[in-house]
Amino acid sequence: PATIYLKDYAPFGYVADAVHLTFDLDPKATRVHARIDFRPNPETDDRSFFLHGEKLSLIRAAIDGIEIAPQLTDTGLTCPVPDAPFVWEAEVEIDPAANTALEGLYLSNGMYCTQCEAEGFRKITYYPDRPDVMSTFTVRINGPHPLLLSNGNPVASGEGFAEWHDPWPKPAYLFALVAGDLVAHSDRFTTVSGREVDLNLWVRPGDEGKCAFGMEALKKSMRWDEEVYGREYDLDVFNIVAVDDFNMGAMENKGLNIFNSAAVLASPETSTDDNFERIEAIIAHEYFHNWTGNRITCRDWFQLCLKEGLTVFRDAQFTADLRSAPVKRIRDVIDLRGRQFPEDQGPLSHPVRPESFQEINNFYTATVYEKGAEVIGMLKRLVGDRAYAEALDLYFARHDGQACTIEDWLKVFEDVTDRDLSQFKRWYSQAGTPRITVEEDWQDGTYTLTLSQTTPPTPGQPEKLPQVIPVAVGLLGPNGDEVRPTQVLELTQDRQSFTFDGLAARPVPSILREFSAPVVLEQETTPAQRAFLLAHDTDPFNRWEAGRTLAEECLLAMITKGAAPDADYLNGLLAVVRDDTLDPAYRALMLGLPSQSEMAATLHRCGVTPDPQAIWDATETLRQSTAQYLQDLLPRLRAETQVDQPFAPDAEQSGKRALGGAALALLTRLDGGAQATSDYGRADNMTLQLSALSCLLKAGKGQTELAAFYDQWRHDRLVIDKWFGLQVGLAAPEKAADTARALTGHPDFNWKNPNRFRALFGPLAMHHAGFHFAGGAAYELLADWLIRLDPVNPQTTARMCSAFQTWRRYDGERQALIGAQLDRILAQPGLSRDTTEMLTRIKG
Ligand code: HT7
Ligand code: ZN
Repeated sequence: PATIYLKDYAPFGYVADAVHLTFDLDPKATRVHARIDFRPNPETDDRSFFLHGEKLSLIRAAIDGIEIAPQLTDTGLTCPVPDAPFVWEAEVEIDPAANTALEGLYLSNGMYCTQCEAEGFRKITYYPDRPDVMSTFTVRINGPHPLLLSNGNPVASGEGFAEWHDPWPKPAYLFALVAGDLVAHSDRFTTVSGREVDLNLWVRPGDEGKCAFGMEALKKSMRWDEEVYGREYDLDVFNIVAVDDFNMGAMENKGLNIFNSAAVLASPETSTDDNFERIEAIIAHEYFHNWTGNRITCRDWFQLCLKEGLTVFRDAQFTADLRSAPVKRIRDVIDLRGRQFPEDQGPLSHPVRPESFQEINNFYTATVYEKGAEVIGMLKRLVGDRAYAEALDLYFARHDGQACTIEDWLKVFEDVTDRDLSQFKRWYSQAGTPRITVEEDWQDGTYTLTLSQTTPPTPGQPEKLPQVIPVAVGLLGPNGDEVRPTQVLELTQDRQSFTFDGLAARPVPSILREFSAPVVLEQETTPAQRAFLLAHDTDPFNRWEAGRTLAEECLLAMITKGAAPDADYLNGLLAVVRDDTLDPAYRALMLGLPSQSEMAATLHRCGVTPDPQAIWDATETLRQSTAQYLQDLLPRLRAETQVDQPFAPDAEQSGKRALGGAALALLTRLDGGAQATSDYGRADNMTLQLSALSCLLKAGKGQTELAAFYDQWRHDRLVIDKWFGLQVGLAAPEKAADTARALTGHPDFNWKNPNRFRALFGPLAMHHAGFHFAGGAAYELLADWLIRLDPVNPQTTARMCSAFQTWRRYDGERQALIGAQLDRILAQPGLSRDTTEMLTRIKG
């Protein structure tokens, strides 16, 4: 497959002023008529005319009304065109029913639906399918369906047709069409300037009861973007459609967001608190794209982080404002370490702005999204809140209606602050997770902190230059008082010292507060110092981090030296979890442990080959000791976290349920599941039901409850996804592969549905000790299914390949087993470009 490079960017030779599309819908033979007003692009002399097009049957093409015979290839067409404005027309036929890849126009449960990002529009008609070609779209849909939707505002509708016009120029990746028999949950929103907007959430009949939360989240997002970023909505209608067959979470098509039903439908009986929070964040994310992505879009796909990093950053701010800022930050860092760090520290490592790709779908990654958001957080921290707000205002004013680059983005910050951001820009071009080491010195009232940075080599980038790293630091005195408030140190060199004068006693530093940069901090301290920070740190993130690091060091000692669980950790944990002045959600996070794959990464970084079973055993032992150590506290925690109010998925109630659930998990280790059995019987919402069932399954019990759960929810596809995932994720390591294999034979295992496929194989890949269990049965099972899925849905297959990305961490035997599976998949004839690229990179 061809590699595409950022350095080769060149503008398209023609501007598309207006696009008119007519769809005659038919499951097997949809006709698409396109009429496009083109004119030569004054910004380039290149007059070659190539339109992308894939899997299209061309019926007819014409220029200025005269029929032509373009030269067709597998990827598009070319033809001579006038060196003056002209009207392009084409009629093509497509087969939505055969489209299992879920890109372009496809059918899901009899409903027509599109997914055009990144390069799906070329499967709908011939077009310059690149984000820097922006045009207005007018769309007519002819079909017998009660609901016919496209982008923008409705223009006309009648028996068997509807017309839509989107006045805002947009790239083709934001085009959308939906046709089907759906029902609406409707509402209205009055914008800050008094414009009325119709809001609709369209769902399958039967799902009406799961819409209210999503609608409230949408209205909150619209208000928040007005209040915090000064961004108002710009159409008369905002439609959201829920669809069951979808490759990712949701898609921000202009005025017509399309959502994976799992990312929008929610009810207390069927959704957990985590589901609610995620749904709220995704609705906000897609809505926020209306300005960061749609009104201002990307010049080319290398600039993906321009819209994604910024929009993730914005949705994180939204969640922090609506819920708890420290809890959101801790959860985001857990996620970053769980998904982005392994990517950045392995064969798939790539810069936040990649410089080449074969298949762009493979670059919708944690690095582009989550590290991209971290980079914006660092920029904000470096320039300050006020300059950040000014820079954003300038960005919207200067670039509205344009397709932009990271250079444009940084320039608004440079113009507002007069700062040279050329070194900062390395965050966009250098891959890898920087490591920071710490040296301390104390003399005559002066405390000196010396920080050093190195970034390990990554594929294609053997040498790294120092980056600008904002390191937020506070100092605590020996009695736990803060003697220096948080200050942002700018680490710009390989090694740099910072001094603090006038201190009465040697302070304890709290470094990288709020996780001010996406780095690995290597700080050699004693368990007593960590315990001190766990007890006293005034920065909630670092207080949590102290507990996490203690736990990590404790696990390391257990794994590598056979040590017993550390008393400093258990004492410190007890003190924090007992403190009922602290937010229950925060205390629940304190009870978490580093994930087993994170422990494997840490061992690997320390030069020790991780043994997944040893990590599992140590984790189990530590959990058991924790349960025993906190035994007397558990009944109190359970009582304290009872919710007497009607269910609300808000921060307060969900925090209580999280702490109550964590307490139940520990209690189950002591009472053999008695409490969980009774909780399961009484649970009146999915959070409590799933929490009790999980405890039982983890204890090797709960088969009766599991069967009852299935019978209760067999009609609800989203709950049945949970039912699949639970069994695999909570199986004992030696049973994980067998459990997953058995479930692939279940009549409900509809593997062509991405949610169902991921529901089963996601938890298998995440089950560290189960996936890596000796013998490699899980590797083989996953490979079998990736081979099966690839011809049907390359995008989902390729994403799942990342399960193998950490393979070089493990012993020779496991590497040989995984390597054999990678080779077996790669040897499949006709393997997709998506999967080929992923596996080739993983193999290195
Ligand atoms: N911008 C979207 C990214 C996306 C996507 C969504 C659904 C299906 C396929 C997709 N390919 C790329 C989602 C977002 O970041 O908001
Ligand atoms: Zn996005």
